[in-house]
Amino acid sequence: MASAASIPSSEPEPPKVHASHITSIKAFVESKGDSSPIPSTYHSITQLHDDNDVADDFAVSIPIIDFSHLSSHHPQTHAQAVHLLGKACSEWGFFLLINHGIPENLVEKLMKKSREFHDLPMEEKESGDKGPFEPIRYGTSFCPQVEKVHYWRDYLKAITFPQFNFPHKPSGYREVAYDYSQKIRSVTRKLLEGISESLGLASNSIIECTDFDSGHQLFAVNMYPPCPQPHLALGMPSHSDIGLLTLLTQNGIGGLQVKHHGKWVNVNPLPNCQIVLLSDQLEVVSNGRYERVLHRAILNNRDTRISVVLANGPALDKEIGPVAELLENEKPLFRSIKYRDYFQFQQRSRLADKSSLDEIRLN
Ligand SMILES: O=C(O)CCC(=O)C(=O)O
Repeated sequence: MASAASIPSSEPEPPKVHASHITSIKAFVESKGDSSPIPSTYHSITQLHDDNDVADDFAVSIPIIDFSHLSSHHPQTHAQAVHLLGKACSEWGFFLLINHGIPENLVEKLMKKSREFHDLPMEEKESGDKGPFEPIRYGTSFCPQVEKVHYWRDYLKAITFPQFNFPHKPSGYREVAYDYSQKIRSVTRKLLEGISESLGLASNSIIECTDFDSGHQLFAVNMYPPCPQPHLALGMPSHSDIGLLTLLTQNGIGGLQVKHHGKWVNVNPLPNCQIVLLSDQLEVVSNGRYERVLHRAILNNRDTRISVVLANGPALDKEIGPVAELLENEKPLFRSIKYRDYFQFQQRSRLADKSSLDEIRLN
């Protein structure tokens, strides 16, 4: 990736366009043609793009967890998988999940329908973004109302559990999304059991203390159109997710980077794998033993990238804090708070450009 730099003076001055005037970056790109300079309001913080920040040598050691081993009834196979899972959580806060049992053709249908959704005319995409508890939201960038720099992404977000909400267009999308969201929930449940065991807890500890069976699931479909100047902009800034575990899949086009030992690592997933990211609430329930992972999305100038991201969290009305058994020998690092209130914290923290976890961290 090229180092970020100011735009050479021979190039035309980039326009200043505020994302509040752009309802879709895809539509904006299509209206401009794909070689015009991007608006200066999309120039992300440039030092993030420095080559030195990206460590490709780490990419070879990205942990891979075999889900079939985790679900195995053979005690040794299961114990070894739990051990590897704990290691991935403590060393990386993220891993690739293979043999998860989610059919490849379901993911293909999901990607096809997701593309069709983003191709719909604006007026058919239902509702704008009216806040985190709105069941279905469509929007652009990251947090356009407050951010100083905008991001090269359009998104659909729907709350798919405990109630299933999803757009009715294009036809068949709801059904595919429902099937996918259910399967992701059951894979997540099994992963949470394994993670509990890896912490030396009973397998149902995290599930019970978060009331996961009534847990909140947020289904996000991100579209990143090709960007004529990908070295100047980002699809999503560095952030961590709000739930327990996020499961992410993409349309074969890379762009996700995770932060590891202070460097950005490109995540090049294996075919038909799920990318699993530890989120804020997992750091809380594990009392900081497993940290959430910072991640971001970079861009390219050739292909449209789509990522489907399911954030699986606790029940909204459950008060969440470190698992009680972990506090028998250690001090709590976080105070307990209702998950619903954590959402509000997250909004306020974004306004103040702070980490939401810092709001509940104890000294
Ligand atoms: O598209 C990606 O790879 C990252 C998406 C993401 O981080 C998110 O939706 O929160």
